[in-house]
Amino acid sequence: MRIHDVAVQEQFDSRGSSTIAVVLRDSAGREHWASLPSGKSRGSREVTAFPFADAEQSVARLRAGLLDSRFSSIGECDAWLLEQDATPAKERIGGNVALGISLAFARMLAEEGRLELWELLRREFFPEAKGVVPPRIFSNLVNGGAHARTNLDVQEFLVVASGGSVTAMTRALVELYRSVGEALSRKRTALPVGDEGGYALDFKNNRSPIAVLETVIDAMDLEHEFLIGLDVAASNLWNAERGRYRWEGRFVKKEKYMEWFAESFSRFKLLFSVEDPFEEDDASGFRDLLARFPQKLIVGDDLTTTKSDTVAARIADRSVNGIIVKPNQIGTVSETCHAIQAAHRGGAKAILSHRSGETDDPFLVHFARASNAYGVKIGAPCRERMGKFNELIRVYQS
Ligand code: 2PG
Ligand code: MG
Repeated sequence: MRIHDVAVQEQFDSRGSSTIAVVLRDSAGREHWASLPSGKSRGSREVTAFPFADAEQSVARLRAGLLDSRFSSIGECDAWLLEQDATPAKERIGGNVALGISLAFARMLAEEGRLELWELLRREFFPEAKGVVPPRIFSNLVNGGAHARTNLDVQEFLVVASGGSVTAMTRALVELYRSVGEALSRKRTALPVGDEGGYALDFKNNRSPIAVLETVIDAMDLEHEFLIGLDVAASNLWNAERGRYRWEGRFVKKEKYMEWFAESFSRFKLLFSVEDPFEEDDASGFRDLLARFPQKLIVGDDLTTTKSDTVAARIADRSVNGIIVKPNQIGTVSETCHAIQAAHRGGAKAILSHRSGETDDPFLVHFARASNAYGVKIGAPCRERMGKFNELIRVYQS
């Protein structure tokens, strides 16, 4: 399949930050887009995201080579991109530029074969995946940390929907989101929300939102449909100079900080998953927590940054039993799929995730459907995040 033209456009994400879309034109004049999200709490090992002006220059440099090539698979296109830039952070061509080209090309190839993107991904990367396996939906109902201006250290308080169709899960999530809003509003009409649509208020401490979620889930009789998860995003809490975590207004030692999780697991029966409980260089913290609570889901995000070798290593040394997958942490479709494969080979759960700054591109849903991933992490069921839920319903119900 031949790329006839390539361009990059400036776009704006849900936080109003500048981001990019890559547009490929095929020889029939059809356009294939990939519009990229951006993260606020980024892991330090994520690939480089070029600002628009640099992305334009990068695409100008890649253009002749791209128009000259004939790739017959996503893998071939990505191998070519990696030849242009073998640096771990893709700092020569830009990780966002690479992913934009890779994803837009995958869409071009899918359309040529009259396939949905997920069908093409399944054929090329997950041929053993069969049937439709609805994912758990991780939905962020209370925002804190870097995603909201509140006193909460924990970045995300999520509910995890499971069982039933994606439509039924979404319906229940919308109701739960509303009820949590009513429980928090204390007569206020409109509650402030954070970057991912979760409510953004001050609380007594980091446990209070968990208590509210558990109370509302119980009151609605939904304890078989919903569990509770956290994304602590602990790299943002780590103070390297002091060697301590900044937690509820103090600097606390790792041992004391660890006890917060142990105590929370014992207090809240629905608390099930914790993402990035320790900072990105502290695999041993993850390992100790998982060793104490092997039945819980301990998830790596900044720890693993969608790199297949890191994913394999952290699963093998039992630091995590789940990973977050974000294509723009690694920069090509193939490498994203390799990270999911590594998770599955190691017997761990893969959760395809949005970013705090989102566009209306719902590609994460297609990676999940292709690979029969364990979960998708989408944000609160409201506003711009709703497009992802609707794509989930379209793609999983067809
Ligand atoms: C995270 C993400 C998404 P950001 O930490 O998991 O919720 O946030 O996109 O800001 O990195
Ligand atoms: Mg995270």
